[in-house]
Amino acid sequence: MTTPALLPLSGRRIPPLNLGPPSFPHHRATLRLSEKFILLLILSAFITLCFGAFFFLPDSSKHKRFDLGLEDVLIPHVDAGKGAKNPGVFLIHGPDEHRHREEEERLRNKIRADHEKALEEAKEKLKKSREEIRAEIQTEKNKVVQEMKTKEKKPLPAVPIPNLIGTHGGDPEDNDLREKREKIKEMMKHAWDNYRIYGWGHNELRPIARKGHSTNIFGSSQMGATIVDALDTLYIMGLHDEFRDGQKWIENNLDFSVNSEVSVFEVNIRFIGGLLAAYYLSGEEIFKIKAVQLAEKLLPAFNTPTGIPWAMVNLKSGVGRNWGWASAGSSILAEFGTLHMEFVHLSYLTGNPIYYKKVMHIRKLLQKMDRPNGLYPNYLNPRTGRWGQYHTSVGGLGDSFYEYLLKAWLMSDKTDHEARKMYDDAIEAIEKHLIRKSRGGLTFIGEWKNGHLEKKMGHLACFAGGMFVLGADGSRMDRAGHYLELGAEIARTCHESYDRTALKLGPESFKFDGAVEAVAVRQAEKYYILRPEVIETYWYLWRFTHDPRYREWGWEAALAIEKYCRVTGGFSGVKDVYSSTPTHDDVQQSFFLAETLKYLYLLFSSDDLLPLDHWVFNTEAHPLPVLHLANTTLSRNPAVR
Ligand code: DMJ
Repeated sequence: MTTPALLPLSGRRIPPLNLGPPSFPHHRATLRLSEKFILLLILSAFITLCFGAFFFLPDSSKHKRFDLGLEDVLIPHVDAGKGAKNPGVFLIHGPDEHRHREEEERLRNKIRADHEKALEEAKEKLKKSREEIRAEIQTEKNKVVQEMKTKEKKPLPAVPIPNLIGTHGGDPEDNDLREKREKIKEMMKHAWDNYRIYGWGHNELRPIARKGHSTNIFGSSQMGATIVDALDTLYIMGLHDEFRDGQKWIENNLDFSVNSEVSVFEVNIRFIGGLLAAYYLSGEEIFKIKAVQLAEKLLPAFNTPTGIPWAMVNLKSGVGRNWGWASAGSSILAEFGTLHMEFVHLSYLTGNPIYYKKVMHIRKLLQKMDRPNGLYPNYLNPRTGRWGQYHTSVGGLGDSFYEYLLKAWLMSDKTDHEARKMYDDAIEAIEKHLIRKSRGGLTFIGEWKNGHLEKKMGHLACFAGGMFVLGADGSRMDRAGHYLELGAEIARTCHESYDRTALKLGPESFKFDGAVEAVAVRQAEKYYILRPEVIETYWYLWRFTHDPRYREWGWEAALAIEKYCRVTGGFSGVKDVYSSTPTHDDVQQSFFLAETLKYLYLLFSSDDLLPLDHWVFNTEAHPLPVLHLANTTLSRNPAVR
């Protein structure tokens, strides 16, 4: 830090201030603050002095002219017309001149008094000890912090809380099931406890290096992604001490006023979804308040020529941009199309329609666009409103857009018919163009790339089995049976992708090519990163069919995770599911606690825990209650302004 220039004051020189040991950064900050404070005082006194001195000069009005360089300055309230020989000179005379003198005298006196007062105050300040000055600064700081906290805690308008049914319990009657459920809970504790010890406050955990971990989706700051993502799982498992611990961290540390560029989609599904679910389950206001604070920070991402949001936004500056890898500067369908559930709840809880309007604008824009073969391409340019490459996928880049169309309808108590229609249309096109049966009889969902079908299915696309059964009821021409069957076939295919590996865990993506069926071919596709989609589908299939095979398959997956992914410091992904001696990737993903373990726990619970006619799970497995009102307009919400 440079020492500020020494300023003369009453003939004294002020020694450089040294208010604390320079070796500690927070002391350095205090020192800088104190110096700035004193400097400001001195400077203001000095300026007042100069300004005052200006008025102590001989009465310039006698010269009838104020000359500041090239320009003459008009004096207010003077007769500028008569006797003016030259346009820049104005004469003052008569009663006006007298009034002007009085006014000038009054001003001079005031400035003199202010100036003396400022000098006195500055002298008083300088008499104080460093400790006193430091204490005063601290008091001021505390005042500001207190004001901010009061503002943060300002209650949001009261709204009727939806029917919250099945937030506890789910104890299965069967002993074997109870043991399995307990085992999953123990796995959750292992994941959480190690994160608590080694990664607390970081976004994720490196269970082998035993330290924090993060990726660019969370930006550059420690936002405790695992804490927020895990809260509702802790809650439904009855891990209340851990839940409270997480809550405390959120209350005291979760701050969104950071200079950090985050993924709008990821932050929405993990943070806003996680906070809203924690709020509904526990009733703790702080979660709602934090969710709303964060949502406000995401809004600038929608400032694009089309209203299609950027993929990333800087939480502090509000500047947005898209991923460099996305086709022609496009936004991604699965990202801008996966905001609806959370944003509708935000409008519901705050009474502020802005969130609802943003997502409905996206929907309206998509409805107007031409769709090749009725399919939604994954890329859309937010500047031009045109599609990028014609790639369509029910896996990565497309997946949760379709999921949210269906869930928007479910969450509206099946009143949002527009969303249901868009879902039905999309699913019909997908079935026609992307879904095929392999030679060996496995139904798979391929990817459409520039006019041809790639016979490859991603682990992410395995969620669709669950989506098809969830959407069966209410389907067009009452094809419920068909969609239940389709969901079961996808579940079987995805189970095969697990069963055909050495570790009994599924690869990131698998092919259907000649003799190759449901197997990864490229080395880069053989990893398993603790993803939930296959187990998610087992759970939906279980809830809708009660076929015991889904619990069996779920248990197989749980055992494989326990055997190959568990390490002393938590759970880790593996790099090659076809190698019997796994290499770990050393990352415990936050979605492992939010989704994988939650779906497993629910699979071994009875159906009265989070029943599906009252709760809709967002794409990160955060349960949000069905809003039993006409929420396509939110018109019956008393909080809507
Ligand atoms: C999760 O973050 C969400 O499920 C998202 O929709 C895509 N997949 C990851 C986990 O695999």
